[in-house]
Amino acid sequence: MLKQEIEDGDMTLADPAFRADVLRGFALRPRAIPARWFYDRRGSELFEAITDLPEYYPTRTETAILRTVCPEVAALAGEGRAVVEFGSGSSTKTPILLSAVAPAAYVPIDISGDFLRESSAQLSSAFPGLPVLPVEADFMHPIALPEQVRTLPKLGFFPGSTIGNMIPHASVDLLRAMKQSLGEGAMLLIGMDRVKDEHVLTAAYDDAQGVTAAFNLNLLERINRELDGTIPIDRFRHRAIWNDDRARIEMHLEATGDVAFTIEGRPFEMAAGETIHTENSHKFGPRDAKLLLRAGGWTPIASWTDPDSLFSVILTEA
Ligand code: AVI
Repeated sequence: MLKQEIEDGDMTLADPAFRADVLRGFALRPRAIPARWFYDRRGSELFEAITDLPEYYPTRTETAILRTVCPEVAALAGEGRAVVEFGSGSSTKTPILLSAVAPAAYVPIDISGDFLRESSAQLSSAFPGLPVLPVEADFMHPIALPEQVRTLPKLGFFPGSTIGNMIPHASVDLLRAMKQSLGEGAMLLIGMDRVKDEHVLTAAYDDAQGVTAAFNLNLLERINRELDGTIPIDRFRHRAIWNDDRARIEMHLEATGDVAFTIEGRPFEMAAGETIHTENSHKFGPRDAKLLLRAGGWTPIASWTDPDSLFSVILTEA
Protein backbone atom coordinates (compact mmCIF):
# COMPACT_ATOMS: atom_id res chain seq x y z
CA MET A 1 0.00 0.00 0.00
CA LEU A 2 1.14 3.51 -0.66
CA LYS A 3 0.66 4.98 2.80
CA GLN A 4 2.41 7.54 4.89
CA GLU A 5 1.22 8.39 8.33
CA ILE A 6 3.08 10.00 11.20
CA GLU A 7 1.66 9.24 14.60
CA ASP A 8 2.60 10.75 17.91
CA GLY A 9 0.70 9.13 20.76
CA ASP A 10 -3.00 9.88 20.32
CA MET A 11 -2.41 12.79 17.99
CA THR A 12 -1.90 12.26 14.26
CA LEU A 13 0.56 14.84 12.94
CA ALA A 14 0.04 16.06 9.40
CA ASP A 15 2.45 14.77 6.80
CA PRO A 16 3.92 17.88 5.09
CA ALA A 17 3.64 16.18 1.68
CA PHE A 18 -0.08 15.52 2.30
CA ARG A 19 -0.62 19.16 3.27
CA ALA A 20 1.25 20.37 0.17
CA ASP A 21 -0.72 18.06 -2.18
CA VAL A 22 -4.08 19.07 -0.66
CA LEU A 23 -3.40 22.82 -0.77
CA ARG A 24 -1.97 22.59 -4.30
CA GLY A 25 -4.85 20.35 -5.37
CA PHE A 26 -7.53 22.76 -4.13
CA ALA A 27 -5.83 25.59 -6.05
CA LEU A 28 -6.01 23.64 -9.36
CA ARG A 29 -8.96 23.81 -11.78
CA PRO A 30 -10.36 21.21 -11.93
CA ARG A 31 -9.43 20.45 -8.32
CA ALA A 32 -7.41 17.24 -7.92
CA ILE A 33 -5.73 15.34 -5.07
CA PRO A 34 -3.37 12.38 -5.76
CA ALA A 35 -4.90 8.95 -5.08
CA ARG A 36 -1.94 7.87 -2.91
CA TRP A 37 -3.54 9.79 -0.02
CA PHE A 38 -6.51 7.37 0.12
CA TYR A 39 -4.46 4.86 2.06
CA ASP A 40 -4.48 5.90 5.71
CA ARG A 41 -5.49 3.12 8.11
CA ARG A 42 -9.23 3.55 7.41
CA GLY A 43 -8.67 3.88 3.65
CA SER A 44 -6.58 0.71 3.58
CA GLU A 45 -9.33 -1.18 5.46
CA LEU A 46 -11.93 0.13 3.00
CA PHE A 47 -9.75 -0.90 0.05
CA GLU A 48 -9.52 -4.44 1.50
CA ALA A 49 -13.35 -4.44 1.73
CA ILE A 50 -13.57 -3.27 -1.91
CA THR A 51 -11.55 -6.28 -3.06
CA ASP A 52 -14.30 -8.59 -1.69
CA LEU A 53 -17.24 -6.74 -3.30
CA PRO A 54 -19.33 -8.66 -5.86
CA GLU A 55 -18.91 -5.80 -8.38
CA TYR A 56 -15.12 -5.45 -7.94
CA TYR A 57 -13.93 -8.23 -10.27
CA PRO A 58 -10.15 -7.40 -10.53
CA THR A 59 -8.86 -9.06 -7.35
CA ARG A 60 -10.71 -12.35 -7.64
CA THR A 61 -10.15 -12.56 -11.39
CA GLU A 62 -6.41 -11.93 -11.19
CA THR A 63 -6.10 -14.40 -8.30
CA ALA A 64 -7.84 -17.10 -10.36
CA ILE A 65 -5.56 -16.42 -13.36
CA LEU A 66 -2.47 -16.66 -11.15
CA ARG A 67 -3.64 -19.99 -9.68
CA THR A 68 -3.83 -21.38 -13.22
CA VAL A 69 -0.72 -19.85 -14.81
CA CYS A 70 1.92 -19.65 -12.05
CA PRO A 71 3.31 -23.15 -12.83
CA GLU A 72 3.83 -21.96 -16.43
CA VAL A 73 5.44 -18.73 -15.15
CA ALA A 74 7.77 -20.87 -13.04
CA ALA A 75 8.77 -22.94 -16.08
CA LEU A 76 9.46 -19.81 -18.16
CA ALA A 77 11.36 -18.05 -15.35
CA GLY A 78 13.54 -21.08 -14.53
CA GLU A 79 15.16 -21.83 -11.18
CA GLY A 80 17.12 -19.70 -8.74
CA ARG A 81 15.46 -16.30 -9.17
CA ALA A 82 14.73 -13.83 -6.38
CA VAL A 83 11.09 -12.67 -6.48
CA VAL A 84 10.87 -8.90 -5.95
CA GLU A 85 7.36 -7.63 -5.24
CA PHE A 86 6.49 -3.96 -5.79
CA GLY A 87 4.04 -3.51 -2.89
CA SER A 88 3.88 -5.13 0.52
CA GLY A 89 2.67 -8.58 -0.54
CA SER A 90 -0.14 -8.66 2.01
CA SER A 91 -2.53 -10.22 -0.51
CA THR A 92 -3.30 -13.87 -1.19
CA LYS A 93 -1.63 -13.54 -4.61
CA THR A 94 1.96 -13.61 -3.32
CA PRO A 95 1.82 -17.16 -1.83
CA ILE A 96 0.44 -18.46 -5.15
CA LEU A 97 3.52 -17.16 -7.01
CA LEU A 98 6.01 -18.16 -4.30
CA SER A 99 4.64 -21.73 -4.10
CA ALA A 100 4.95 -22.19 -7.86
CA VAL A 101 8.34 -20.50 -8.40
CA ALA A 102 10.13 -21.71 -5.23
CA PRO A 103 12.45 -18.66 -5.39
CA ALA A 104 15.91 -18.30 -3.85
CA ALA A 105 14.68 -15.23 -1.90
CA TYR A 106 11.67 -12.92 -1.65
CA VAL A 107 12.08 -9.13 -1.52
CA PRO A 108 8.91 -7.11 -0.85
CA ILE A 109 9.28 -3.34 -1.40
CA ASP A 110 6.87 -0.86 0.17
CA ILE A 111 6.90 2.74 1.35
CA SER A 112 4.97 1.79 4.49
CA GLY A 113 7.19 0.06 7.06
CA ASP A 114 4.12 -1.11 9.05
CA PHE A 115 2.58 -3.02 6.16
CA LEU A 116 5.95 -4.39 5.15
CA ARG A 117 6.78 -5.77 8.59
CA GLU A 118 3.32 -7.36 9.00
CA SER A 119 3.28 -9.05 5.60
CA SER A 120 6.94 -10.13 5.80
CA ALA A 121 6.30 -11.83 9.15
CA GLN A 122 3.27 -13.64 7.70
CA LEU A 123 5.17 -14.83 4.63
CA SER A 124 8.17 -15.95 6.68
CA SER A 125 5.99 -18.23 8.75
CA ALA A 126 4.10 -19.52 5.67
CA PHE A 127 7.41 -20.26 3.82
CA PRO A 128 9.95 -21.44 6.42
CA GLY A 129 13.43 -21.51 4.93
CA LEU A 130 12.70 -18.78 2.36
CA PRO A 131 14.88 -15.70 2.95
CA VAL A 132 12.42 -12.75 3.19
CA LEU A 133 14.30 -9.45 2.78
CA PRO A 134 11.93 -6.45 3.05
CA VAL A 135 12.99 -3.08 1.66
CA GLU A 136 11.26 0.09 2.91
CA ALA A 137 11.41 2.40 -0.10
CA ASP A 138 9.42 4.26 -2.73
CA PHE A 139 9.51 1.95 -5.75
CA MET A 140 8.69 4.83 -8.10
CA HIS A 141 12.46 5.40 -8.12
CA PRO A 142 15.31 2.90 -8.81
CA ILE A 143 16.20 0.96 -5.66
CA ALA A 144 19.39 -0.78 -4.47
CA LEU A 145 18.28 -4.34 -3.61
CA PRO A 146 19.76 -6.21 -0.60
CA GLU A 147 23.31 -7.54 -0.98
CA GLN A 148 22.12 -11.17 -0.66
CA VAL A 149 20.18 -11.00 -3.97
CA ARG A 150 22.48 -8.72 -6.00
CA THR A 151 23.93 -11.53 -8.15
CA LEU A 152 20.68 -13.52 -8.54
CA PRO A 153 18.40 -13.05 -11.56
CA LYS A 154 15.14 -11.38 -10.53
CA LEU A 155 11.46 -11.95 -11.19
CA GLY A 156 9.55 -8.71 -10.46
CA PHE A 157 5.90 -9.01 -9.41
CA PHE A 158 3.48 -6.08 -9.74
CA PRO A 159 -0.09 -7.39 -9.40
CA GLY A 160 -3.42 -5.59 -8.92
CA SER A 161 -3.28 -3.32 -11.98
CA THR A 162 -1.80 -0.66 -9.71
CA ILE A 163 -0.01 0.56 -12.84
CA GLY A 164 -3.45 1.74 -14.00
CA ASN A 165 -3.54 4.35 -11.23
CA MET A 166 -0.75 6.29 -12.96
CA ILE A 167 -0.99 8.54 -15.98
CA PRO A 168 0.84 7.05 -19.00
CA HIS A 169 4.11 8.96 -18.71
CA ALA A 170 4.38 8.14 -15.00
CA SER A 171 3.73 4.44 -15.70
CA VAL A 172 6.50 4.42 -18.31
CA ASP A 173 8.85 6.06 -15.77
CA LEU A 174 7.87 3.44 -13.19
CA LEU A 175 8.49 0.52 -15.58
CA ARG A 176 11.92 1.94 -16.40
CA ALA A 177 12.74 2.40 -12.70
CA MET A 178 11.70 -1.23 -12.10
CA LYS A 179 13.97 -2.38 -14.90
CA GLN A 180 16.87 -0.50 -13.35
CA SER A 181 16.09 -1.89 -9.87
CA LEU A 182 15.84 -5.50 -11.11
CA GLY A 183 18.90 -5.42 -13.35
CA GLU A 184 20.30 -7.62 -16.11
CA GLY A 185 18.26 -10.67 -17.15
CA ALA A 186 15.20 -9.69 -15.12
CA MET A 187 11.61 -10.68 -15.79
CA LEU A 188 8.46 -8.86 -14.66
CA LEU A 189 5.04 -10.44 -14.02
CA ILE A 190 2.40 -7.72 -14.07
CA GLY A 191 -1.39 -7.55 -13.68
CA MET A 192 -3.26 -5.13 -15.97
CA ASP A 193 -7.02 -4.55 -16.00
CA ARG A 194 -8.68 -4.64 -19.41
CA VAL A 195 -11.07 -2.31 -21.25
CA LYS A 196 -14.58 -3.80 -21.08
CA ASP A 197 -18.28 -2.97 -21.00
CA GLU A 198 -18.73 0.47 -19.45
CA HIS A 199 -21.43 -0.73 -17.03
CA VAL A 200 -19.21 -3.46 -15.62
CA LEU A 201 -16.50 -0.84 -15.07
CA THR A 202 -18.68 1.83 -13.46
CA ALA A 203 -20.34 -0.75 -11.16
CA ALA A 204 -16.88 -1.91 -9.99
CA TYR A 205 -16.12 1.67 -8.90
CA ASP A 206 -19.60 2.59 -7.61
CA ASP A 207 -20.84 -0.49 -5.77
CA ALA A 208 -24.35 -0.97 -4.40
CA GLN A 209 -23.20 -1.14 -0.76
CA GLY A 210 -21.40 2.21 -1.03
CA VAL A 211 -17.99 0.91 0.08
CA THR A 212 -16.15 2.67 -2.79
CA ALA A 213 -18.10 5.86 -1.97
CA ALA A 214 -16.91 5.59 1.66
CA PHE A 215 -13.33 4.97 0.40
CA ASN A 216 -13.47 8.12 -1.73
CA LEU A 217 -15.16 10.27 0.94
CA ASN A 218 -12.62 9.10 3.55
CA LEU A 219 -10.14 11.40 1.80
CA LEU A 220 -12.20 14.40 2.99
CA GLU A 221 -12.41 12.88 6.48
CA ARG A 222 -8.62 12.51 6.43
CA ILE A 223 -8.24 16.19 5.50
CA ASN A 224 -10.55 17.17 8.35
CA ARG A 225 -8.71 14.89 10.79
CA GLU A 226 -5.11 15.62 9.85
CA LEU A 227 -5.27 19.16 8.44
CA ASP A 228 -7.80 20.62 10.85
CA GLY A 229 -10.40 20.86 8.08
CA THR A 230 -14.07 21.80 8.38
CA ILE A 231 -15.28 20.20 5.12
CA PRO A 232 -18.99 19.29 5.40
CA ILE A 233 -18.64 15.71 4.15
CA ASP A 234 -22.39 15.13 3.92
CA ARG A 235 -22.48 17.81 1.19
CA PHE A 236 -20.29 15.74 -1.15
CA ARG A 237 -21.06 12.67 -3.22
CA HIS A 238 -18.96 9.99 -4.85
CA ARG A 239 -18.85 9.88 -8.66
CA ALA A 240 -17.26 7.17 -10.85
CA ILE A 241 -17.11 8.10 -14.53
CA TRP A 242 -15.77 6.16 -17.54
CA ASN A 243 -13.59 8.49 -19.64
CA ASP A 244 -13.57 6.64 -22.97
CA ASP A 245 -11.10 8.99 -24.64
CA ARG A 246 -8.48 8.27 -21.97
CA ALA A 247 -9.58 4.65 -21.32
CA ARG A 248 -9.93 5.19 -17.60
CA ILE A 249 -12.37 5.22 -14.72
CA GLU A 250 -12.17 8.55 -12.93
CA MET A 251 -13.29 9.01 -9.35
CA HIS A 252 -14.45 12.43 -8.27
CA LEU A 253 -16.04 14.01 -5.18
CA GLU A 254 -18.86 16.34 -6.20
CA ALA A 255 -20.28 19.16 -4.05
CA THR A 256 -24.07 18.66 -3.87
CA GLY A 257 -24.61 22.30 -2.83
CA ASP A 258 -22.55 25.47 -2.42
CA VAL A 259 -20.03 24.86 0.35
CA ALA A 260 -17.53 26.96 2.30
CA PHE A 261 -14.93 25.45 4.60
CA THR A 262 -11.44 25.94 6.00
CA ILE A 263 -8.27 23.84 5.94
CA GLU A 264 -5.77 24.86 8.63
CA GLY A 265 -7.63 28.16 8.80
CA ARG A 266 -7.45 28.90 5.05
CA PRO A 267 -10.88 29.56 3.47
CA PHE A 268 -12.18 27.55 0.46
CA GLU A 269 -15.42 27.60 -1.49
CA MET A 270 -17.00 25.24 -3.98
CA ALA A 271 -20.21 25.75 -5.95
CA ALA A 272 -22.83 23.01 -6.35
CA GLY A 273 -21.69 20.53 -9.01
CA GLU A 274 -17.97 21.36 -8.72
CA THR A 275 -15.71 18.36 -8.22
CA ILE A 276 -12.41 17.18 -6.79
CA HIS A 277 -10.71 14.58 -9.03
CA THR A 278 -9.32 11.88 -6.73
CA GLU A 279 -8.30 8.87 -8.85
CA ASN A 280 -7.65 7.51 -12.35
CA SER A 281 -7.82 3.78 -13.02
CA HIS A 282 -6.65 3.14 -16.58
CA LYS A 283 -7.79 0.04 -18.44
CA PHE A 284 -5.80 -1.58 -21.24
CA GLY A 285 -6.69 -3.37 -24.44
CA PRO A 286 -4.29 -6.29 -25.08
CA ARG A 287 -2.23 -4.26 -27.58
CA ASP A 288 -2.24 -1.12 -25.39
CA ALA A 289 -0.82 -3.17 -22.52
CA LYS A 290 2.02 -4.54 -24.65
CA LEU A 291 2.78 -1.13 -26.14
CA LEU A 292 3.02 0.44 -22.67
CA LEU A 293 5.27 -2.37 -21.42
CA ARG A 294 7.57 -2.02 -24.45
CA ALA A 295 7.70 1.77 -23.90
CA GLY A 296 8.87 1.02 -20.35
CA GLY A 297 11.66 -1.26 -21.59
CA TRP A 298 9.97 -4.67 -21.14
CA THR A 299 9.32 -7.26 -23.89
CA PRO A 300 6.14 -9.30 -23.38
CA ILE A 301 6.79 -13.05 -23.69
CA ALA A 302 3.49 -14.53 -22.47
CA SER A 303 0.06 -13.16 -21.65
CA TRP A 304 -2.96 -14.77 -20.02
CA THR A 305 -6.55 -13.74 -19.38
CA ASP A 306 -9.68 -15.24 -17.77
CA PRO A 307 -12.57 -16.84 -19.71
CA ASP A 308 -14.46 -13.49 -19.76
CA SER A 309 -11.38 -11.46 -20.82
CA LEU A 310 -11.74 -9.15 -17.80
CA PHE A 311 -8.10 -8.98 -16.67
CA SER A 312 -4.60 -9.74 -18.03
CA VAL A 313 -1.50 -11.16 -16.42
CA ILE A 314 1.59 -10.57 -18.56
CA LEU A 315 5.11 -11.98 -18.26
CA THR A 316 7.85 -9.79 -19.74
CA GLU A 317 11.63 -9.77 -19.91
CA ALA A 318 14.08 -6.89 -19.79
C1 AVI B 1 -5.28 0.00 -6.14
N1 AVI B 1 -5.98 0.16 -7.42
C2 AVI B 1 -5.47 -0.78 -8.43
C3 AVI B 1 -7.45 0.16 -7.32
C4 AVI B 1 -8.09 0.32 -8.73
O1 AVI B 1 -8.92 -0.53 -9.07
O2 AVI B 1 -7.74 1.24 -9.46
C5 AVI B 1 -7.94 1.28 -6.40
C6 AVI B 1 -9.42 1.38 -6.32
N2 AVI B 1 -10.11 2.51 -6.37
C7 AVI B 1 -11.40 2.26 -6.27
N3 AVI B 1 -11.57 0.96 -6.17
C8 AVI B 1 -10.35 0.40 -6.19
